[in-house]
Amino acid sequence: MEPADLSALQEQALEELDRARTLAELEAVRVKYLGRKGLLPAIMEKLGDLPPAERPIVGRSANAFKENFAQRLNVCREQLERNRGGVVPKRAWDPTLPGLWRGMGVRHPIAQIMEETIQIFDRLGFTIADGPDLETEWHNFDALNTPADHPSRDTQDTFWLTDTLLLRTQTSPVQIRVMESRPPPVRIIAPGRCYRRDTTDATHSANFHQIEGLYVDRNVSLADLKGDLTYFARALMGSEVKVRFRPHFFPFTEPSVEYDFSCHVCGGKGCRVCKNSGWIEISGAGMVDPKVFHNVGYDPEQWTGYAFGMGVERLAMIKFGIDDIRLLYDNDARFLEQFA
Ligand code: 2U9
Repeated sequence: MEPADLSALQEQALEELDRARTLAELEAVRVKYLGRKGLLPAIMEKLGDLPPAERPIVGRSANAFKENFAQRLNVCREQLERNRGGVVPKRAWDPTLPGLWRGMGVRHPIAQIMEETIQIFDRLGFTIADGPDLETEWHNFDALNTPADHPSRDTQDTFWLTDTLLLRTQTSPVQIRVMESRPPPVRIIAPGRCYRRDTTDATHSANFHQIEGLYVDRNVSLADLKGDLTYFARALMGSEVKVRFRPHFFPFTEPSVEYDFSCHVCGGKGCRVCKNSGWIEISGAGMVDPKVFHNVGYDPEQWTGYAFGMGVERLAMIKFGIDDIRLLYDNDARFLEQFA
């Protein structure tokens, strides 16, 4: 008998003990291995036939076998006795054992800002609209009055898939699709992924998220735009925040504005975060250009509307004080769990 054979026999013996479902079955296994005519005493008897050098090695293994067998026998007997002879499923699931803690996930900061923004505009009567990431040149550029030679159309700025298909550079094509498919009034926000051929750095990512809004009705004015974006600013950043609008230019809105929030770090006094200006640039907006209405078949004499667009990553970075956009995409749990 080699030590390896002995260890295989031990495995088999222990398994037979585990399989025993009654005290009688358990006793039969004991007799088979440890009884007077059992397998282990037979091995012990033959120890003397082995070469002297092997005797102590096999002897030690046989003793270990005996000890392990006796220990497992006791455990199995106790279990069967506790069960008063009933059938005990071996290695049964124990509901009293503590579970494995796998950690609680948190909503990603981008998702948090998206949800909060959607909720705020829901209170103003906006519903959610969505559309495809893969867009036509018409919906992404032409219908939005973007000139044929506008730099944003360049292959250096846009991911073109064919001559006319591209990955949307903004969520504005969603609003075009909505206006093409139904008559005014319209009050929607379009949250979603956008794509631009930007080189990644602390403030740019080729894949980012936007929330755009569009409100079209009779007599919608710049005052509505200013009021609603001010409501949004206070709901997102707190009632103390101030909002300012500066003239700007976009091909799809006229007049156009850029808007800033007062710096939430210094309250407008000037600090490192706002570069001593007291203001943080947020985003752009404006009154929908009559040419855009014409492109989707709305009569610009009857209908007016405002539109705005904002970068979700930018809002998350401002609200949570994140100084590098790449942190939002690294999926480092140590970073993400701070937003619980
Ligand atoms: C339609 C008509 C007009 C959407 C607008 C902006 C101004 C704007 C930027 C926000 C941060 C782009 O991601 S960003 O860099 N967007 O400043 N977006 S007005 O105007 C529209 C949209 C749809 C039919």
